[in-house]
Amino acid sequence: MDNIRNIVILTGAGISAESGLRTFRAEDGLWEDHPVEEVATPEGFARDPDLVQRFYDERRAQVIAANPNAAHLALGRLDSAWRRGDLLIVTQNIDDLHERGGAARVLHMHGQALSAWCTACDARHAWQGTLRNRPPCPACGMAALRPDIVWFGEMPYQMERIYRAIAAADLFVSIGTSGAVYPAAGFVQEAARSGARTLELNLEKSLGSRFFDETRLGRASDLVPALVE
Ligand code: BJW
Repeated sequence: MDNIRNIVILTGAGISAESGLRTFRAEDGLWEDHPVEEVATPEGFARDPDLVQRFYDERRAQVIAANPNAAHLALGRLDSAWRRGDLLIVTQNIDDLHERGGAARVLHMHGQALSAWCTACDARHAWQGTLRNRPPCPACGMAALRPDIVWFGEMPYQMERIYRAIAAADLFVSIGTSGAVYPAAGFVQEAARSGARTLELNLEKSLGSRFFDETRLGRASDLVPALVE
């Protein structure tokens, strides 16, 4: 790590698996017999808002009940200690386990489970209790709240900031993501193009493994503390 100043870390569902949160593309990656791709879309929400709200009610309860594991805690320590250059944790996860694991420089590119978004006035609100899209938005009074989640076909958040950080990175680390969903799956190639060293930590090889300089296979709770310490 001696010649490294700027680090970008991409995390996916695999880093939260050992906290008890299900990944998406495991063999049981269905919810009430629906593929996630059917639930996590604007079309799915328009077709059956109650189904989608129930999905996120359940996910929210799971997030609140989960605790950060050794991998989140190790990244929290790295974030607190890293002053030699910039560090950014770009997570595809909608849980808050990085923050509760002590990390501050975290960007949620696919949104957050504990946030509600008003499609009428663009305000964000902390999701309280059983707040659904039915009650009015506390800011504008319109009944237009939805989960603050980036669904398929929608633009992930803060892409300019992410690509800027990747362009400046000396090290790009991908942890616990299958490489099945774009644009995150393409970050490794962007990082390599900018001259960063690229490292993958995952239980099994991802779809984009061949683009990494190095792949270490194992559990995030073993591999991440070993990398950071
Ligand atoms: C462990 C472990 C342990 C397990 N330790 N590891 C055709 C080609 C290219 C693109 C497209 C295409 N058709 C459509 C698209 C675009 C589409 C897309 O990518 N579709 C694919 C299915 C092909 N993408 C979009 O629509 C995105 N928007 C977009 O592209 O906008 C246009 C744009 C253009 C240019 C620039 C910018 C934008 C939006 C994607 C939104 C994704 N949303 C979801 C759901 C919402 C969040 C939620 O409800 O939670 O986000 S989908 C779901 O997948 C979720 C995840 O964040 C995302 C990624 O999954 P992840 O994290 O990789 O999980 P898994 O389960 O796949 O993998 C887990 C991994 O962990 C595995 O590898 C395990 O081995 C490992 N593991 N235990 C270490 N203990």
